[in-house]
Amino acid sequence: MSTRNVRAVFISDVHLGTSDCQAQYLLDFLRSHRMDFLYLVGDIVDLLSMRKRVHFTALHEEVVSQVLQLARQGTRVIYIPGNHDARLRRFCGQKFWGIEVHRHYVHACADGRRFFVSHGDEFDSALHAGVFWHVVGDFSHTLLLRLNTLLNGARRLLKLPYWSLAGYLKTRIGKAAEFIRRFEWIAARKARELNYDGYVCGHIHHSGMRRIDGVLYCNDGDWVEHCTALVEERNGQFALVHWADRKEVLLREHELKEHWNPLPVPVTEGGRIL
Ligand SMILES: [Mn+2]
Repeated sequence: MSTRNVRAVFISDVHLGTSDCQAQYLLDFLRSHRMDFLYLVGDIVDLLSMRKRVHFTALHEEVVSQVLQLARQGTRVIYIPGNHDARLRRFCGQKFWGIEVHRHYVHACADGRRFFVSHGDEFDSALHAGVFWHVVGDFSHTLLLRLNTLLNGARRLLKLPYWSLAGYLKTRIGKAAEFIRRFEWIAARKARELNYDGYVCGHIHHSGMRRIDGVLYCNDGDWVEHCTALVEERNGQFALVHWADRKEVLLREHELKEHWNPLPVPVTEGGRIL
């Protein structure tokens, strides 16, 4: 397959070192692209999970060596540690094997626009995100339905009425969608306050690109379930790419609607969301 030549690639939430990491698809993605800039936007190596259990396969090693090879071949590789690799934050300002470590970074686009890049966990406290992670966590639908059956079997034994766990969680997921909207809004507001043209982040495992109040919000998604990356084309335009068995461009910047309805209720710092 031919190699795509792009200006910059942003990936995050790879969670290397865990069995959830879709290393095969990421490796294929990295091998299929040439780029001037590679931004590793946090939670790349899951040092947090690796304290309990290490799942670091040959494929994970190959991802690391592919990144090192890109750096050797002239790609500027910028690593912004997230909350799962926060221990690497002590190395901010340093460079290892051609990889620069930064707390956050400002990316200058081909067309002169400037984008603020950070992992995104810095918004957790404002969003009371702990609850969000409990709700959205790593459950699958089948597992949920099985739990639902088990739970209601137990409730019958206890002569308690049927209670839908799935239904309950679905209402919480409605709240999760609201959480995502507020996260996007807070990031965009920060970019505007700092006078940048946009914000690039990850963290919430939900890729997206939206124009919010004149600022471009971009989330590069994850390589645990969605396998998405944010790409800056040679002309400075952004695109969201999905790269698994199917490879497709999910969204191009010029296709975005010009008008975005901002949230009716502004988010207050420390205000309860969920
Ligand atoms: Mn994170």
